[in-house]
Amino acid sequence: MGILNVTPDSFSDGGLFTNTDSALCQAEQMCIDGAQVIDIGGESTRPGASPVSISEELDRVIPIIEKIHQTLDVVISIDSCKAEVMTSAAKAGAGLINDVMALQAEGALKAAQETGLPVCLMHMQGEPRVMQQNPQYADVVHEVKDFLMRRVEQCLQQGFTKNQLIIDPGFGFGKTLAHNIKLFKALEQFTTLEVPVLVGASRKSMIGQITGKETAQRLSGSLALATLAVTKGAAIIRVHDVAETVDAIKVALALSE
Ligand code: 8Y7
Repeated sequence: MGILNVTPDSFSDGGLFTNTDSALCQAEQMCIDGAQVIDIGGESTRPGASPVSISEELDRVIPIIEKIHQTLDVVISIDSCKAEVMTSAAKAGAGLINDVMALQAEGALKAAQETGLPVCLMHMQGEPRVMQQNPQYADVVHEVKDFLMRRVEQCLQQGFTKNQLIIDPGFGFGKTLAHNIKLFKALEQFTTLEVPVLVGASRKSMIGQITGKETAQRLSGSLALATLAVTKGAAIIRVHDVAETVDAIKVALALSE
């Protein structure tokens, strides 16, 4: 899964055409590089980020989803927590919903189910604005796994089928480095829920904390993490650097049991 950010920090100026055009270009390159899914997000979920309005988020993502849907043969993932955005994105051609709030926002569970699309349910403690202030768990692996199990149950009750669900422990979302490490080491345990596991840790601060490198220098660390994740059973890896990750994963899978 390749990451396509359409937040204003990545597209600060220029008209809508330029934005849509450069987004399409980036999506196309990620497909050439071997991405099977393009994850499009119009609201930053990084620590400290503030929320954006529905109309703003729709304006950012819908034209790009439409354009990619018309042009490229790839699954489009909509990274959003908002019911209205999920509904509109599905109409515009999205094939997957990626929700860092695991469909807990107002109306999201119902709206997502009505789209008929598969959903990635991610764990987060707190909300992006404050989630890194003082994350605490008695047993991080148990709590995250239990949360995801309960969300899977909720989705099944809402009418989703099990083959429409993906789970994600949510690296860096309300977690210290120690929490992230515990979760990663226990990744195999998440596969016992019998739904695909997604791992998103590309260039994240856990890699920065381990290597001492700034964001732009975190590729090697991200590749090490991605290869370990697939050997531990992860089905989908969400990354910025698609070409490098695809090669690393191919080699890791060819050479592991
Ligand atoms: C994740 C994610 C982000 C992740 C899933 C970033 C939207 C922060 N991280 N979605 N989104 N899993 N499913 O650094 O780990 O990319 S945003």
